[in-house]
Amino acid sequence: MATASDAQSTSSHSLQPSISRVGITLEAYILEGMIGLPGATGAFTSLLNQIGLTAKLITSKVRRAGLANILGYTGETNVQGEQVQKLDEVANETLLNALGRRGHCAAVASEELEELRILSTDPRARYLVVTDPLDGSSNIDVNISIGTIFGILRKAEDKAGADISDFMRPGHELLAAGYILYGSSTMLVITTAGSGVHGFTYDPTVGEFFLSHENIRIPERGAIYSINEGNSARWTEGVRRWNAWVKEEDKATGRPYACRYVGSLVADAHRTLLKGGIFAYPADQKSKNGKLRLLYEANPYAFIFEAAGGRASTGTERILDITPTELHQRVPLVLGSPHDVEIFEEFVRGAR
Ligand code: AFP
Repeated sequence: MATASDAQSTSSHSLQPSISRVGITLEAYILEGMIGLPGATGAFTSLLNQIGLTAKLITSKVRRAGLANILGYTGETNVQGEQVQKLDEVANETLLNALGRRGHCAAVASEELEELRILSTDPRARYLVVTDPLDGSSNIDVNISIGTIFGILRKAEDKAGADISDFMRPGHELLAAGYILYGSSTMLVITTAGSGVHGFTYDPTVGEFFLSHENIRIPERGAIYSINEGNSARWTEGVRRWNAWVKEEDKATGRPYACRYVGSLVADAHRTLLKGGIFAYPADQKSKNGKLRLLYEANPYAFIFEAAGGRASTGTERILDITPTELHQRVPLVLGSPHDVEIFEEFVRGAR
């Protein structure tokens, strides 16, 4: 359960901007969220700052990825004959080091790690982080946008360290969630419970993230659908009928929708968040539970989309209400404008 202090430090009162703050730095934004809050210890603020630092560190590595074969990161041997690490492992280590440094994070569940990584056994380490440190990594070699996804939970009990049971909590218990998109610019998009969704763009010449997208709201409906259509032969009947529906010609309902699919969740979800429409990775005959992971992909995005006025579902139930049973559990994921996700759900349950 969240205590008064972190409830305060994530309340809408604390972080909701009253006037436009476009142009302030990420650090100032995070700090302003804490100032004046009785009982705020600074631990949550410090954790968010460490994530901001990680974003800068991973950006500098991703930006050199085109030189991977020359400089390293490929899992092979570089021209100096040294064994080099893959970029997703580098991102994972960078994040773990940053989160471990200040002692507020008890444990991390990462896509890169089979097991939990305990970072502190001090009972005062009150936070847990879930992360996909480098999502879309198969796109690195072709220079397409990739990203880091994260969510922050408060440890339910004041005990030393953490175990898997501490992570088996539904997504609606997240205190914060966000992602870092390494695209044409690097952007960090974050929401702390009740504070709205805000996007910060990185200026590499200054080395700072600046608030560029204040209070992001997803459009009520969109005109783009995003799905790996190569899987259509394996889809259920409902998903196939929905897919035919989005492609039908009907001016009154804005159809056909345009199709956009990058194959990096961070990129596809970001476009969907800003432009509206729908992203779906449904279950199919091969992937009975879908492909994406509940803890560190679906939950953070569901938290962000709902905070921006959108909807996140498996097609039949709300993502944020699912109680996980495994660390690397998969789940069908449908994200987007409320109108578009509702239509998808209607097809899945046979109401259309
Ligand atoms: P990689 O990290 O292996 O590139 O996978 C990316 C991802 O997990 C997610 O970012 C995409 O939305 C999804 O997989 C794409 O999957 P398909 O290639 O099956 O469409």
